[in-house]
Amino acid sequence: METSPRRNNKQSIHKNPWFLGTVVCIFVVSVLLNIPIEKRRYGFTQSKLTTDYTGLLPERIDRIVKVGGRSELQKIVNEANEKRQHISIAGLQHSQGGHTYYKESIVLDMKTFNKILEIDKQQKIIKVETGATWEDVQEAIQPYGLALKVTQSQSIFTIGGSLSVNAHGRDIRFGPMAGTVREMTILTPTGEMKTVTKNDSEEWMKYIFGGYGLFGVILDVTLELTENDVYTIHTEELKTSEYEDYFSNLLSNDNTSMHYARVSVAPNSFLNEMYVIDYKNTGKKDHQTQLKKERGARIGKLALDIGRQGGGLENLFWENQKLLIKSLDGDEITRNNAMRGNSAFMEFTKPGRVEVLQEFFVPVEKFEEYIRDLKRFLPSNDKNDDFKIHNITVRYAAKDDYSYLNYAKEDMFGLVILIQHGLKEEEINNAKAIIQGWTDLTLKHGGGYYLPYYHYQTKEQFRKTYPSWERFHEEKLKRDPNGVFKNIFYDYYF
Ligand SMILES: Cc1cc2nc3c(=O)[nH]c(=O)nc-3n(C[C@H](O)[C@H](O)[C@@H](O)COP(=O)(O)OP(=O)(O)OC[C@H]3O[C@@H](n4cnc5c(N)ncnc54)[C@H](O)[C@@H]3O)c2cc1C
Repeated sequence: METSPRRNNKQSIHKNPWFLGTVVCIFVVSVLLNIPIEKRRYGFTQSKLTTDYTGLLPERIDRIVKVGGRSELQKIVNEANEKRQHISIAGLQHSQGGHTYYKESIVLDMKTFNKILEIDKQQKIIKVETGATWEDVQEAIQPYGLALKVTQSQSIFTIGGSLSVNAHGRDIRFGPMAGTVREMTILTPTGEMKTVTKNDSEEWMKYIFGGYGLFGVILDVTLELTENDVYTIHTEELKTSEYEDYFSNLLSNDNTSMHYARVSVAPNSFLNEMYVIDYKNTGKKDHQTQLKKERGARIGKLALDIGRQGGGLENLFWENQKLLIKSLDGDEITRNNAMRGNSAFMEFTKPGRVEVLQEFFVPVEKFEEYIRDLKRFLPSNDKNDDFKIHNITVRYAAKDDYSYLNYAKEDMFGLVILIQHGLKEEEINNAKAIIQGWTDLTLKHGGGYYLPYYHYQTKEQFRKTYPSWERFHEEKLKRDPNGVFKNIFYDYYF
């Protein structure tokens, strides 16, 4: 007698769509809120070992100097030069091959050296200290309706770090980042403070850009700016075999200012499918739109984590990415916001594994045959392999005559690869072997690889990719005879 009303009550609860909907919503929200967005632990501590973004090269340093003023810095450099101490320079340490520290070195932490010194709206230039991030610069120039000419897809890096790797990003019109620097003040290895330009007969800039902090400290730079234009986003799905033609049309059509692309690494469409994202001029300028904040990190991470499983789930991830990209088609965005990609969703902290970046460059007109060769070299399904590829994006890197250690000896496509592998010795060796094979294949097509990342490559591959290495080295010995500026990257390759 007592049981039937309760049963009825239960049935009616289960039949109630509002109740079920609420339960599902609570479940989904609590799953999303519980996706951890923990930050990788890297950087400096005096008691423990120092590492950079991947943590692959732990090392003990002597001390960290939080850079405050120029005369203090000059004193440190002069003293190191006299006493034959080593100095390394660190921005935000997103480089991954020990570029920012060295055994028992004094590390200059540039993050505090971040003042905006001058903005000239008429001339469209900004003078800024180099520990500032691109984000800091964007915040300062956005109210004037100004924007950067060249930066990376994210704005989280320091200016000094980006110039010292000679970074590239989504802009396809303004050439290499180095070309946007009008003037800079540097502190040389022998303690001189110098203001240099591109016409300086000693060519300091050519060694400083892409110089990985080996030719001195960049104290401030005067950067050329452009207008904060408004773009419409155009997206399109392509076959990788169609990309070369697509891009050459894009480049000769003045209407598009920025561009990047993504290539499928999902088993069903591996290196066959891609999509492009173009930023087309609308003719409008913007002074009002706020700089966008990082959004959707948890959902982004959930999606990437699904892709990280490989196999069928990677197919699902790719199909979802395509839908997401398609949904952006026709949206408007400011130039400043197009240069502020999200980054938090990429954080990866699984014990015993590491996620690293590598970037390969290939001449623009070699892309199609390069991808054809790559398809034969890489397995299309890495679900059961230790070495896994999660993502390939493509950017354009225009010919660079501004630096000696240059990766773009002609117009290149840069393929940025997100890779995961284990940390056991044999797993690292396996990753090394694959990446070295991949580098040989790239060299065969007249390409090369980028230097801010972990050095899986051999010295021989470095010398082939960067034939000016010898000149770079000779100048290093001449301009820094006591080896004041040193880092693990230099020690490995030179
Ligand atoms: C998630 C992610 C995304 C990335 N995306 C891109 C991209 O889109 N395009 C691209 O080109 N690269 C990209 N990179 C590479 C990155 O741009 C470079 O590692 C660099 O720009 C990072 O800046 P940072 O402040 O972390 O420099 P750091 O890693 O701290 O330093 C890099 C180099 O610069 C030197 N240095 C730093 N400050 C100074 C200074 N004031 N004077 C002299 N030398 C100095 C250091 O000694 C070091 O050799 C990416 C890296 C990561 C991890």
